[in-house]
Amino acid sequence: MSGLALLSFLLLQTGVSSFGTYPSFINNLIFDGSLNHQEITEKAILNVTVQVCRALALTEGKDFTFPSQPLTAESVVAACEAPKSSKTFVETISQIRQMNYVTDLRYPFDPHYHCDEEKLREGQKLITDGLAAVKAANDQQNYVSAASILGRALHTLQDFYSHSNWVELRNTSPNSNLIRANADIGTIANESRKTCHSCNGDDCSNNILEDILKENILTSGYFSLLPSKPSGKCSHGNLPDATSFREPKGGINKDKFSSSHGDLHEKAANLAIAATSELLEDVRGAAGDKKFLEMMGISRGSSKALCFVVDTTGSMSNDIDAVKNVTSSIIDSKVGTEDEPSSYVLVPFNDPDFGPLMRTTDPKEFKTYINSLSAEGGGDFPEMSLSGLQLALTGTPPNSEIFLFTDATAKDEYLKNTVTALIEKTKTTVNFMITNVLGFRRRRQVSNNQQQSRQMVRSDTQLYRDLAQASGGQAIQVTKYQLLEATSIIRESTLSSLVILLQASRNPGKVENFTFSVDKSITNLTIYITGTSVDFTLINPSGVIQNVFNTTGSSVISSQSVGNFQTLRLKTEMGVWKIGMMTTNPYNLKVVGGSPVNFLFNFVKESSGPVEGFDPIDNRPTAGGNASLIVTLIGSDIATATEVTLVESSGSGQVKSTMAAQGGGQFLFRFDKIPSFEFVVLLKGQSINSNSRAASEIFQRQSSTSLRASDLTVIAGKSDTFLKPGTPQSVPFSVTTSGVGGSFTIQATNDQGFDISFPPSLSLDAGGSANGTVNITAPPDTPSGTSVTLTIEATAPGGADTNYAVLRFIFLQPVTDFTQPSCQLLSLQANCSDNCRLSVWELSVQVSDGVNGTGVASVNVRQGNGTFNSSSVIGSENKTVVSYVASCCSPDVQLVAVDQVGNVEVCSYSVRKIITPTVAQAVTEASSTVTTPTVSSSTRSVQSVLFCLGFSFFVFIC
Ligand SMILES: *[C@@H]1O[C@H](CO)[C@@H](O)[C@H](O)[C@H]1NC(C)=O
Ligand SMILES: *[C@@H]1O[C@H](CO)[C@@H](O)[C@H](O)[C@H]1NC(C)=O
Ligand SMILES: *[C@@H]1O[C@H](CO)[C@@H](O)[C@H](O)[C@H]1NC(C)=O
Ligand SMILES: *[C@@H]1O[C@H](CO)[C@@H](O)[C@H](O)[C@H]1NC(C)=O
Ligand SMILES: [Ca+2]
Ligand SMILES: [Ca+2]
Repeated sequence: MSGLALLSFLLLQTGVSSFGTYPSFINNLIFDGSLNHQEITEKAILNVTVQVCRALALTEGKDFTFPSQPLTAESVVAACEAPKSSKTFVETISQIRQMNYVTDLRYPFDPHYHCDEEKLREGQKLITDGLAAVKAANDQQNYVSAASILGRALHTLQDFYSHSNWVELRNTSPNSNLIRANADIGTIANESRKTCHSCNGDDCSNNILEDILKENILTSGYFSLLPSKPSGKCSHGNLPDATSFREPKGGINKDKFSSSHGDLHEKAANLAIAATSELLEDVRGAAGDKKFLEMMGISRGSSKALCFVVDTTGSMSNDIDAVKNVTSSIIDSKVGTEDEPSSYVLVPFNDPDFGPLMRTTDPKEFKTYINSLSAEGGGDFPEMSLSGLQLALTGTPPNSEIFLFTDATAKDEYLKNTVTALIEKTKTTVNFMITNVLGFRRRRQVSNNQQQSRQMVRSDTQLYRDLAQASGGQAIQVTKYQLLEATSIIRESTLSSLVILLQASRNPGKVENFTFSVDKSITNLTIYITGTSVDFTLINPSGVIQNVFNTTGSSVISSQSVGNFQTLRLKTEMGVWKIGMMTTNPYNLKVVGGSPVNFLFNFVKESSGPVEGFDPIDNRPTAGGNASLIVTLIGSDIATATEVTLVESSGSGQVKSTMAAQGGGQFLFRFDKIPSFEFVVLLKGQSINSNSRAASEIFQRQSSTSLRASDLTVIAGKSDTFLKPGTPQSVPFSVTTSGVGGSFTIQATNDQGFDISFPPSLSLDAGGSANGTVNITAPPDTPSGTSVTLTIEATAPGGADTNYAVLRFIFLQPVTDFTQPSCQLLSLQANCSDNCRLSVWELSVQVSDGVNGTGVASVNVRQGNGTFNSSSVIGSENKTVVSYVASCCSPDVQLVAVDQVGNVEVCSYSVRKIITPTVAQAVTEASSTVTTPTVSSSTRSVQSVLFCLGFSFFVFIC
C-alpha cells in the first residue's frame, strides 16, 4: 500500500463513532473496562480531595469516615461536609478532564504532549512548566486558569506511563522526578540506539530489546500517520499509527486492554493514577488545604459566590446603604449554615475610575470592605458601569450570579458586546438593581460643586435590560426607598442548589400560556415576574386558579411586589403548573427552585479524524449549521436526561435534538440546524428508581444564559498560554463569514487595562476570511499568576451579527528556584504517659530555603490539631522557626513548608508507642541529642526515615 493510500485507509478506519479514541488512554464510552484519561484524572482528584478533607477534619479534631469505594463526586463532597458543592466540584472535575482530553484533539501529532518519540524531557518540561503556572494561578485565586492548565499538564504526565517503557522496566511506583523541574528522570535512549525488534500479530509483549531493559534505559514509541520512523525504534502501535507497519513492526502502547502492550494497561493506568495523585499532592502543598478545596469548587456553604458591582458616585448613598444592609444580613444569617456564600466579590465603579476587584472568603473582611464604601464624585450623569461589570465577569467563578447597583446610564456602552461575550462564555447571571428611573430626584455633587440632576427614562435602561435578559437575570427598577425591599432576591441567589425551571421574556408583551413541570426534588419554588402592570393567572397542578392577593388555602405562600418586580413563593406541588400572562407590556418570567438535579452543557464540534473526539466550541456556534451538545447531569444518581430543546428566548420557536450517546452522567445530543433566534437550552428528563412513569416524575431544567448563533467565526491563539510580563505578545486571529462581505469592525479589550493594539476593521469577501493580530503588553512588574482575559470581537456590516473569541493568558515571572525548603529539628519533647489526655508533646523546627532560595513563604500544619506558632529568624529572611504543641492523643503532625515560588516540602513527625525493644534501645541513646539540633526531616512522602529519641515509651518517625 502506498503511503497516501494507507493514509486514506486509516482515516476511514478511525471514523468510528465514540466519544473519541486514540492516541492515548482512550477516551470515554468504550466499555471494555479500559481506563481513559478522564477516568484516571477523576479517580486521582477524588482520591486526593478526600485526603485533604480528612486532614482538615483531623486538624479540627473531628473524626473522619472514608466514603466507600469507588469514590464519586457526591460521596466525596458529603465526606467533606460540603454536600451543596456537587455542581461546582463536578464542574471543576469536568473542566480538568476536558482540558486533558482535548490535548489529543488540539495537539494530535506533537510528540512532546504525549511523551512519544522519546521526547520525555520535553514532556517533563511541559509538566513542570504547567505545574508552576497552576501554583502561581492558585496563588492569585485564578482557579479557572489553574484548572485548565492542570488538565493539560496531566495529559502529558499520564501518557508517560502508557507510551514509555517505564512499566516494562518493572517500575512499581511513579517517576517522581517527572514533576520536578530540571530533575533527572533517567537515561533516555539516544537517537541511534535501537530499542525494539519486530513482533507479529497478537504477541507483541516482548518486543523491547533485552539490553534496553537490562540497562534500565527509557524509550517511548513513535507515532505518525505516515509509515516512517528512525531505524530500530519502537512504535506506538495500533491504528491509526502507521509507523508500526514498518520494521521493527508492532508497538508498545498500553492505552487500553486491546493495545500492543494491553496486558500492561492496568499497571500503566494505576501508575498514571498514582502519578496524577502525586502531582495533585504537590499542588495541594503549595496552595494549602483550604485553597486546594476552593480551587476544586468545594466549600462547606452554598458553593455560590456573593458578587456585587456597585456605583459609588455622588448620588448613590441610599443604594450603598442598602448594599451594606443586605450584605450584613446575609452574612449574619448565613455564616455557618449550608447557605453561606463560598466567597465574596465586590467591584466598585465610578467615573472615570472603576475597580479594583476585591475578593475574599472571609465574611468579616468583606463586611469591613463594604462598610468603607462611600458615595462621591462621578462628574456627569453616565458612569463606568460596564467596565466594572467586565471586571466582575472575569473575576467571579463561572455560573455565578452578579448584582449591579446603579442609578445612571453606562458611559462605556461600547463594551456591550464584550460584556455579552463574557456572559455567554461564563454563563453568569447578571441582575441590575436600578434606582432613579421614575419620580425621585437625583442630586449629585460634582467636582466644581455644581448641582446636577437627572432621572433616567425607561428607554435609558434598555441596555441593562438587554444584558439582564441575555444572562437570565432581572432588571429591577425601584425607588431608592424601595431598594432594600427588593434585595430579597439577593438572599435567594445564594440558596444552595438553585435551579431554573422556566424563563421567558417578551418585548413587547404577549398574551401567552406557559407551563412548567415541578418534580419531587424541588424545594422553595419561586416565581419572579419583572414588568410594569403585568396581569397573570396561575393554575396549580390540581387545576385550581390561585389568588395571589388572598393566600389563605392556596398554593401561594406569599406574594410581594416592589417597583417593577414581583415575587411569588409557592408550595412545592409536583406536577404541571400553568401561568397565563395577560398583558402587552414587556415582561420577564422566571421560575426557580432548589434541587440537587441540575445540568452543565457545552456545544462541541465533532472532530472526525484523524483523531476523533468532541472539542468544545468557546463562542457562538454557526447559524444554520448542525451542532452537538454535551450535557453533564448533576444528580445522575437520581435522574436521567431524555431530551434537549433549544427554545427561543423571546418567542415560541423550538428546535429539537436527538440523543446520540450517553455514559458516566454525560449525554450527547445532536441538532440538525442551530436556529437563528436567540435561545435557551431546555433539558427534560426523568427521575430514576421510580416504578411508574407518571407525568409528575418528569423534570425540566433550563439554562440561564441566552445563546445565539452567528454567521461569523472568530478563531484566535491558544488560551491559557503563559506570557512573560513586559514583553509584547502578538495574538493572531482570523475572522470568517458565511454571509455577506464588507468591512467588519474589530474590537479587542482586556480586563486588566493592559496596553493593547489591534486593527479597527478587517475587509472580508462574502464567504471569505481575513487575518489580524492583537498586541498586548503587561507591565514588567505584573505578579506571577495574574491572568488577563482578552476578548476579540468581530461585527458584520450593519452591526447585527457579532462573534468573538475570549482568551485567557497567565503571566509568569521567570523562576530560578527549583529546590524546596528544608526542615531541621531543633527539639522534640514528649512527656507522653499511658493516658494520652494527660500529657503533651512539643516540637521546634527550623525551616529554611537555602542561600539561593526565594525564601520560606509559609509553613502550615497538616493533620495535627495542636497549637502552632511560627516566626522569622531575625536577620535571616530565609529561615523560619516553628513551634508546635499538641496533646499526646494527637501524635502525628505534618509541617508543609512552601517557598515563594511554590516548591513544597512536607516534614512529618510523630510520637507513638514503641513497637519493638530494639527501637526502645535506640530511643534511649538518642535522648541526649534532644537539646541540640541533630536531624532534619526530608520527606518525599514515600520515604520515611525512622529516627528515635526521648522517652522510653515513644518513638519519633520523620
Ligand atoms: C491517593 O492519594 C494519596 C496521596 O494523597 C497517594 O499516596 C495514594 O497513592 C493515592 N492512591 C492511588 C490509588 O493513587
Ligand atoms: C436593614 O434594614 C432594616 C429595615 O430598615 C433594618 O430593620 C435592619 O436593622 C437593617 N439591618 C442592618 C444590618 O443594617
Ligand atoms: C390560555 O389558557 C386558557 C385556559 O386556561 C385558555 O382559555 C386561553 O385561550 C389560553 N390562551 C392562549 C393564548 O393560549
Ligand atoms: C426554603 O424552604 C425551607 C422549607 O422548605 C425554608 O426553611 C427555607 O427558609 C427556605 N429558604 C429560602 C431562602 O426561602
Ligand atoms: Ca459620570
Ligand atoms: Ca526554594
